[in-house]
Amino acid sequence: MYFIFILGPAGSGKSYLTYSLTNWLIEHGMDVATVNLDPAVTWLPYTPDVDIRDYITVEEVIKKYNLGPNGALIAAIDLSINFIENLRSEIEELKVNYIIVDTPGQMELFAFRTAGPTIMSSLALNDKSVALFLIESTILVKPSTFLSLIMLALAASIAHKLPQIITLTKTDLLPKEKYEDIIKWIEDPMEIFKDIKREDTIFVTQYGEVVTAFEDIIARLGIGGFVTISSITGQGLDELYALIQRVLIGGEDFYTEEPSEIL
Ligand SMILES: Nc1nc2c(ncn2[C@@H]2O[C@H](COP(=O)(O)OP(=O)(O)OP(=O)(O)O)[C@@H](O)[C@H]2O)c(=O)[nH]1
Ligand SMILES: [Mg+2]
Repeated sequence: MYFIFILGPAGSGKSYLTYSLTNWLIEHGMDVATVNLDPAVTWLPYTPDVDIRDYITVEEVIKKYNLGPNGALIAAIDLSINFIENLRSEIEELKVNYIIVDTPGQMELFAFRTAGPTIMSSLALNDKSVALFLIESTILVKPSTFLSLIMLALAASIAHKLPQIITLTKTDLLPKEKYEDIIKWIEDPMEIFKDIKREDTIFVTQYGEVVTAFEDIIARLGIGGFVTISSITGQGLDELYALIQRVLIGGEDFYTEEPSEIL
């Protein structure tokens, strides 16, 4: 069994990617199940096979503990830990190879508190896992925004400690020139710093040392796996799958049925 955790800031496209990647995997002959870990969500674009809301919802927590919506969400995520064994048993009964896990909208409450990474590791146990860190490509208006979101992705991976693929979403909404800029940054991350120095002079004046320090970090470590996708057009899902395979199984396909159509 392989776990694909989908993380990212609010509205970055986590639930739609859960839906589109699940369909893509099924269309390519693979066995998949979806897990919803968001106790606050009222509607999802897919029907989860396993759902934290069967055990706890934010509405119940609001009533039971007399909390406001934000406090209740934090409490609901913390309390979710009590039900992870139940979710794990449900997942095991499904006997599928890929488990796609959609995480709560408020990523900062999930990724940067103890509960989120604990939930992830308790759910996956010893099964191989990968995290997809989603960034909405339409908000990448400046190279410095790109840099700060890469820093956010790095912070998330330090919290969950899984191999991570940065996944730029909603590329169907990007103008061509912006898409080309982003591809240039992905292919050679040092281009981000060239563009920051050229275009973001105010940023460089204020944060010159930070920029230099990060230039050094990225020169040493790179930015890791990176892919652009659209859940609406399906652009990039094949490339995302190839990267996931590389992380999880070293490139080998893992079919449960005869693959009808291979990449
Ligand atoms: N154009 C376009 N819109 C998208 C795409 N993916 C998601 N959206 C839209 O973006 C909005 C948010 O998508 P979700 O998948 O719900 O995002 P999320 O990260 O799960 O949101 P939260 O769970 O609330 O944080 C929805 O209105 C989607 O229709 C995409 O690839 N292209
Ligand atoms: Mg969602």
